[in-house]
Amino acid sequence: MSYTSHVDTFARDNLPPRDQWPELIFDIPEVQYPDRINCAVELLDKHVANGWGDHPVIHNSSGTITYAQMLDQVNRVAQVLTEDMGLVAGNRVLLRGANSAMMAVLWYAVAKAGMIVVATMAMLREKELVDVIEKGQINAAISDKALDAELLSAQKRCPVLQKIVYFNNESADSLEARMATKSPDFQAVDTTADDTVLIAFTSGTTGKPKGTMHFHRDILAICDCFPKSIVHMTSDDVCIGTPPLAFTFGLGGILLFPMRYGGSTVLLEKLSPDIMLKAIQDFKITHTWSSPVFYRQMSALAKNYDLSSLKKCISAGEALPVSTRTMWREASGIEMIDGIGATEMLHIFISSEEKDVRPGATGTPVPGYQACILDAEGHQLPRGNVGRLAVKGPTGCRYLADDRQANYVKNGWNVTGDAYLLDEDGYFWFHARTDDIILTAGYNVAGPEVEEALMKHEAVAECAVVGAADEERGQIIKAFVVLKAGQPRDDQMIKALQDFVKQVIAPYKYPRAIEFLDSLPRTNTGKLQRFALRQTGMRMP
Ligand code: 3UK
Repeated sequence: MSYTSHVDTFARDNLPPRDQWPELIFDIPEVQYPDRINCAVELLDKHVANGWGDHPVIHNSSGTITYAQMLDQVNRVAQVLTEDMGLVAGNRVLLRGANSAMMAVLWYAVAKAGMIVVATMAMLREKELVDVIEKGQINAAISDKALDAELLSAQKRCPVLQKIVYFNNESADSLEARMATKSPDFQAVDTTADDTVLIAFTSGTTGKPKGTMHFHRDILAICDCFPKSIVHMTSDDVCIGTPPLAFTFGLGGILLFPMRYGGSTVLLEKLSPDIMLKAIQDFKITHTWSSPVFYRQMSALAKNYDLSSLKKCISAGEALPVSTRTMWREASGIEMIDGIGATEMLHIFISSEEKDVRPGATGTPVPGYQACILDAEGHQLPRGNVGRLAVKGPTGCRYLADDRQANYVKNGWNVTGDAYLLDEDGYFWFHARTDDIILTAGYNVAGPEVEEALMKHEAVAECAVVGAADEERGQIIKAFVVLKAGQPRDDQMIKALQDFVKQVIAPYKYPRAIEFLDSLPRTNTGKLQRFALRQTGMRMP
């Protein structure tokens, strides 16, 4: 094994065997990096060194901090980690908090000190925390004091977790009190490009969470691909977004990317559609990062706000329905940028610029990435066929000590679990998660296609379509529908929706069963849990 700066070599010891890694491709000039590089230095210290220290980096409801102020705080936290907590390079540090300036500071401090970030979402409960702490063998945590209860119960079950420091509290040993005693200088650990800096746990819907390991180089590579070639970010840009920093979609969009380009970001703990619209107006936001559902919800309220500062609106996490694209364009004047990313790949790898958008398609491979469609045996399919999406580029899947590595990486390709079609013009069209394809009376139907049709109906707020077990047909198409306020949940509505779908897509794809719900089950990252609905679906007579 080559040199590592890590004193604690847990991460390197638990990488998958080299022959199970995806092939990594560095064929564009943007992703050439030296052997020694620390991503925190590249994204933060360098701006200050280059005279950009007075430029704002983070805004929130209590004000703005500059790059120089952020660096000062990061350096202080790094000393708390090394001196007070006694941590060494390679140790994993669990971070627990809602999106905030402090969470951003913590992220960079851990990276700068050569340690490994394990950011967790505020809503995680004891059980989920236990899984993460055990899997990552995490012996230190820094948490918002307000979120201590679940962390303390998790700690009782995890003897490995020995040190916890809290922020947002007044006590004498709080993080803030400790920071105040430290110097504003800290020498970064001289990490290697392939030292792990982040273990991001997947938001999967089944099984134990998988930890995906990402290197300092990977953090820079995602900054130098999608936001450069597709989004064209600049130092004037101001970002905001709904995904948590613990979700790599949010980490990139509202922390790493704006900082790579010297821009700034608005970090607020809670974002409802109204609060986000108000923030776009107040902070003169140029870039938004969110999920399709959230754009849909904002569309209905947008007319009350001045959104004229907006330049780019990025959607990811789930397929972007054409109807949502249209609604948001009508509400804001912006043609959205859809992009598919994955925790395993760290960020977005297929997308398209506004001018190249084909509504309904995700786009073409982001420069630096390659993609193709494979059949079940792993052979490349000719264009025009639905098959398994496979991708490779400068980043890729490396699960922390996990047998499931072989399910995701096949012959050097990252196989994402999505069914896609590649058309004659090189555009990739999402069909469904491979698990979400419904087999009904001999037909293959993609749930999202039926959802898209239903969502065009004016009574529908949102919906999810799954296969429900059926003796005669194997599966039938079942829709769970959330109606807009005031719409009647009756048989007439069911009939109207069914007839409507038959008009929009091939009649055999209409939902034979429709159930009305108040809301749809979603994962912590806002993804529809079709899996949970399938279970309910099967219990139905
Ligand atoms: C689905 C999409 C269609 C797809 C993510 C941007 O979502 C992210 O990561 P996850 O690990 O989930 C990955 C899976 O989500 N998906 C994501 N985006 C799209 N399907 N169209 C899309 N635009 O099934 C994929 O395999 O939670 C997204 C950046 C970073 C991320 N981690």
